[in-house]
Amino acid sequence: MRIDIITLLPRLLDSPFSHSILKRAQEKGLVEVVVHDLRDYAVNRKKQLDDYAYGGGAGMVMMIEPIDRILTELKSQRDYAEVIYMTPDGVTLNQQLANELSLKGNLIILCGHYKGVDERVREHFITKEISIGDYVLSGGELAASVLSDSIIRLIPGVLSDETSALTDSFQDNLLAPPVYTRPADYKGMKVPEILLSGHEKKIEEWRYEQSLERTKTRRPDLLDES
Ligand code: 6GU
Repeated sequence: MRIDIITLLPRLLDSPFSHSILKRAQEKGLVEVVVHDLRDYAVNRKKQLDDYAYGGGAGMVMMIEPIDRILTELKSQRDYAEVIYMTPDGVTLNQQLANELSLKGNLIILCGHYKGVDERVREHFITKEISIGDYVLSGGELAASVLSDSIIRLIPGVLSDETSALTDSFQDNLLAPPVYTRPADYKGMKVPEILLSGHEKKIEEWRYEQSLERTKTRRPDLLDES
């Protein structure tokens, strides 16, 4: 899979893809993340990317032409399964959407800024609009890195233990059970006996019960969904 991210602030996306799992996924050749500076596709000598809104009102609007130019270039080079626009009024990202996108081909992600993009971009070029929650961020970049992370870790081979993505919170609409590591007794705070027992089946059952209990108390809405 290849993910092309289009942004006015490419530097903002340096760090999220340069560490840990996302870094290794790229090194292993399982995903290629390419960040594009929209400035390189600006149309006039002023390198203008945004302009005043028709009809007035506060805030600048991202222009259609630079976006058309980069999308046309990318699509002439390879096929893309989706052209995603990050926007607070998109559909809210959840685990199911991440799962679906991880199974697709190449993705383009456009990060919004200012008052947003010219509506004609959304009407004619964008195939999916995604938000990461009901709050407002300064731009789509952090949201794009959240979305990309949620997708990339699901690509087979990215996580060393392939089952570990399947036991994450939200897969099966259940929160993950509590986990412990050494020491078994820290200043009187003890690890549950069952986990030290070596009874694989009982441990499995305990973890399931804990997941269910946790979901009931913290996120009962998830149980209604499944
Ligand atoms: Cl995708 N963009 C912005 N600017 N704010 C957000 C968001 C996206 N998702 C939640 N808040």
